[in-house]
Amino acid sequence: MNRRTWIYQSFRWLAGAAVVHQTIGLFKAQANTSSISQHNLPINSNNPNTAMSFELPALPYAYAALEPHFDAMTMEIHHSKHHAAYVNNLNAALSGTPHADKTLEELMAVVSTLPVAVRNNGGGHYNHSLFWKLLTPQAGTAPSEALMAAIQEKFGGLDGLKEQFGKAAMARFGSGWAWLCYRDGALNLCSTANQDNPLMDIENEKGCGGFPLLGLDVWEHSYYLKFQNRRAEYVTAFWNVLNWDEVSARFAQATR
Ligand code: MN3
Repeated sequence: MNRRTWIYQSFRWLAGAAVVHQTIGLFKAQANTSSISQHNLPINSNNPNTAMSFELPALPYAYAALEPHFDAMTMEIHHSKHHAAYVNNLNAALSGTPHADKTLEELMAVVSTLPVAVRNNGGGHYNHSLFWKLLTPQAGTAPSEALMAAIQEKFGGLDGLKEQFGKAAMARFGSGWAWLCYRDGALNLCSTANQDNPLMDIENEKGCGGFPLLGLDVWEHSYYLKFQNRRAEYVTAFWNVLNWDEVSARFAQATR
């Protein structure tokens, strides 16, 4: 089996496994233990040609868990096809290079010196791994006291944050992400094109840097099946499934 075939087969297996898990009820809610900063062990560490360093993390909820806000089919395709493709393409781009054992964060920090496939797919893997953890079927999560104080100071409250974050998400022309970051001791809103993110050296120079607290995927693939051209409705729906506990934990991590 050549490498191209192998990658394709691996992709088919990953996508199939996710569907099987869900179908037979094993896709239960669980803490997502695969850290986005963790460089997982290769599946076959004896053969570097088939080493698969990064893996598609399991969703910490079922595909349908975010209904009616985010629909099941979008979640399934987004995770099992789009995200899986970023992971597979990233592994292919890194295979046999001196960067193969770097963490995602290490790759992002020097991404301007790396091939564009690493930028696009490494960004895609980091962004989506974060995005799934920022979503929850659990209603009523809220910012921690410390995060709320920072939101109050910067945006005059939660409504102000939502309004300005929404503007950043709407103003991103074409595909990209909207971000809330912690930078230079304060909250900062920005957006990036394609799969770029605030951890990338190139973005930091452009003013969208710092530690990402929350990010929203505004690629059409993340909302088109349910919302078609109505991105604003998707942004509004996002607040209903945002996991403020996760955002608060990231804020605590950034400020400790
Ligand atoms: Mn996406």
